[in-house]
Amino acid sequence: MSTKIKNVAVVGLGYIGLPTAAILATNGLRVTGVDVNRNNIDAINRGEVPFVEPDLAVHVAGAVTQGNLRAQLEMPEAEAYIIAVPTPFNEDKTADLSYVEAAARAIAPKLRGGELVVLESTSPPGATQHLADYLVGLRPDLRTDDAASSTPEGLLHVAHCPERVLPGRIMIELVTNDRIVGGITRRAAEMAKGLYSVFCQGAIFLTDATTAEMAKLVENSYRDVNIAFANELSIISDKLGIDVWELISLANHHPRVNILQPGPGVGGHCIAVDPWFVVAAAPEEARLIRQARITNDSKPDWVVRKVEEAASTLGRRPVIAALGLAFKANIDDLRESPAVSIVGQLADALPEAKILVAEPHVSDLPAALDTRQKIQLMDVHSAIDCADIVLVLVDHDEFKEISKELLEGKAVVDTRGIWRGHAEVSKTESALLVGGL
Ligand code: SAJ
Repeated sequence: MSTKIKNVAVVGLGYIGLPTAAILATNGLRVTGVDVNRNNIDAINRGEVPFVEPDLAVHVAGAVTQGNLRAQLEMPEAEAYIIAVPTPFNEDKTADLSYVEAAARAIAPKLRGGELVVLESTSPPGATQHLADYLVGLRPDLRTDDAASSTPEGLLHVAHCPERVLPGRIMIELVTNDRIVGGITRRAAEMAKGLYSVFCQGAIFLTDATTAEMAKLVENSYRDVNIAFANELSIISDKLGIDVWELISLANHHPRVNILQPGPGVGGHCIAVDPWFVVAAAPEEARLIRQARITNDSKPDWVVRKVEEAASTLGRRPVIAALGLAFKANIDDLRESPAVSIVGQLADALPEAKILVAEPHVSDLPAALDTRQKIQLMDVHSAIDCADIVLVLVDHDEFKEISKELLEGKAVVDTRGIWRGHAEVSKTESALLVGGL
């Protein structure tokens, strides 16, 4: 189904909003991006991208040159509004919808009736209905439910279309992933489907708003629960003295088993957050989902204890090479990264230790770590060379290529299992092999 919508405002030009704005614009729609950050707006209007994401820069530069994408602080009038603002959690793990409400307050005065408003931000069940009610509260002359009357005047179409793209593959997955659209009304869902089919080549499934909200949360909870299972296995395997990666690889030969990989914990701004929205919606019932969050959140503490154990056998001031700070492999994103938290915790737990951090994707230590004299950023070979203990926190490709000779005589705490092939290293007596190397 093709859309008649030609004019779109995308509210929030972050990791999701900017790629969505750019792809709509390169597909011929006139897109206004709205953001509160003046520097980012200026950068985008010069055709530049304020963060790293493969292929995004080409799309933004192309869209700006074509004249189809413009960024600004003020909310414009548009036929459709896509809200892609953060939905973090509060202290009590409930969702903070204040950015969504702020977007609604900016949109409300611009509405004439007949517009489509799509919430893309990951949201707790009920958030889209809340947005619809909130807009109508601000504009009592409009309504969002077409059941009462068949006249189109004053009708506002509100839908949820959760983003599902993987950082690092956003421009590909925007086009190829299937999408779920949940409408406050069927008509709203169909309008949103028309808009997204401008660039989405996957299937677009229509449902109600709450099911769409839950579908997104459940996808990330599913991954969180499965990573928690792998993380629990790594702790059990360590206790039993077996190699967790061999264990998982063997179990995965079963046709109906597909265990994920253990690691130092779960990072990023999605999987470590979204399951809490399900827990908040059904606190008594969501027991497994809650426990998975607790299991994954406590994995960094366990890693810190393993390094402390290794340090206690040295009998001197330990030098620790910490490999990686990003929340996962081959990206520069440090948000909610367990690696950052582990390095910070180690600095507190081992006050006499020197920590040499190797993170090829950043040029400076993050603010949480850079005030501490004993933590230094350096290249991976020098860090390992100087270290007594080598702690692998991220499975960046660069680290996988490191020669095993460099590790000889050092204790290795490998939370990602990147050097499993180094059979000789795993036989080094001094090596402490966490989860099996
Ligand atoms: N991780 C493991 N073991 C694994 C897989 C991942 O420890 O086997 C860790 C990673 O190291 C990282 C964390 O989990 O710290 C999350 O990484 P990820 O690659 O699983 O996911 P994200 O956060 O980059 O993106 C997820 C994706 N969701 C799913 O795969 C179900 C993505 O499709 C969503 O769009 C995104 O969340 C989002 O924005 O919600």
